[in-house]
Amino acid sequence: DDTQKQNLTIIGAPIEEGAGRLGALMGPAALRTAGLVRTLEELGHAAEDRGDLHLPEILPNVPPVNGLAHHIEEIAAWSRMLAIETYNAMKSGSFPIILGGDHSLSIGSVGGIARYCEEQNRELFVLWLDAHSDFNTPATSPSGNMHGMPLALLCREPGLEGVFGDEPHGFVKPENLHLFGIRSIDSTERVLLRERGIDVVDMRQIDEFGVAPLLRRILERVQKANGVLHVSFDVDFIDPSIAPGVGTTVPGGATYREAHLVMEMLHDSGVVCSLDVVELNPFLDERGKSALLLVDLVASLFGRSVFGKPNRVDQGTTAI
Ligand code: B3U
Ligand code: MN
Ligand code: MN
Repeated sequence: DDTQKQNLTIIGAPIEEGAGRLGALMGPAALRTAGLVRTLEELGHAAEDRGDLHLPEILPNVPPVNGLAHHIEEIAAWSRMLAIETYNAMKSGSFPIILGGDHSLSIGSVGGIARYCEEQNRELFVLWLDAHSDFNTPATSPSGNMHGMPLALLCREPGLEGVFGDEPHGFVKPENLHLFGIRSIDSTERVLLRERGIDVVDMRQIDEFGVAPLLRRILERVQKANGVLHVSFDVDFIDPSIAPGVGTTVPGGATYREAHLVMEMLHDSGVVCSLDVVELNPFLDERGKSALLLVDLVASLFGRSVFGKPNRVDQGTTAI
């Protein structure tokens, strides 16, 4: 078959300080227990599990911010470590998979990936699969929880400049950011998203048009630009009835079939360069069902399919 075999670098980021409730630090362990690494190997990929990163004992000093940003020193330490890890993985030709951990980890993971892409002159696009838009700044955030802020920082909104310190990192161009599955936006956040012209595919559009044409438009943009796509997968993208293991459930999320179709189309596009799997909270899960679903979804992204591609019958799925 035509599945591209890839070198994968799996990095556990047991970070929960960015979320409003505890438990996301168990996410990487639950994903491993659910068989993530074995599943990727069974699909023919070479997966190197680097284990979990750990916070250093001495946290960086971060200048005070205008507004609320809880645990910014911890998030700063994680961001700096993760930016190095994802940059190095990309540089060695590997595909980084970051296991969270709450969504503040994407500050670091995407920061390192964006640095690599800038050096290589590759256009980076980001697909943010999430119930939330995560575009708050410390000044707009109603909660001060930093898992609601990664995109504002990555898109150069003011207020979190101290997070990286001297650590080299890149940014995301607001016009290359695509939010998908959104159904919860704070009012100040909405104003900012509109002002910056961010592409937001909300659940209303998904209901009306279906995921396929909406995602195809994004993937064609990446392909035309000869770009690469980072996928940041927040568990709350999926409907809480099938993925309850997350701290900030929002009803009306992606169905089982929609979520798999997204992952299958991402695989077929051939443009995905890196992946975050975030916000799994095993403490809130039911008998591991969210973790197991996530492993199945990641498998679809890495080439698992029921019976080959439906648009390739002419190429002989029945040939002997
Ligand atoms: N927008 C809210 C809620 C939120 C954002 N991301 C998550 N929750 N997971 C906030 O606190 O910024
Ligand atoms: Mn999120
Ligand atoms: Mn979310």
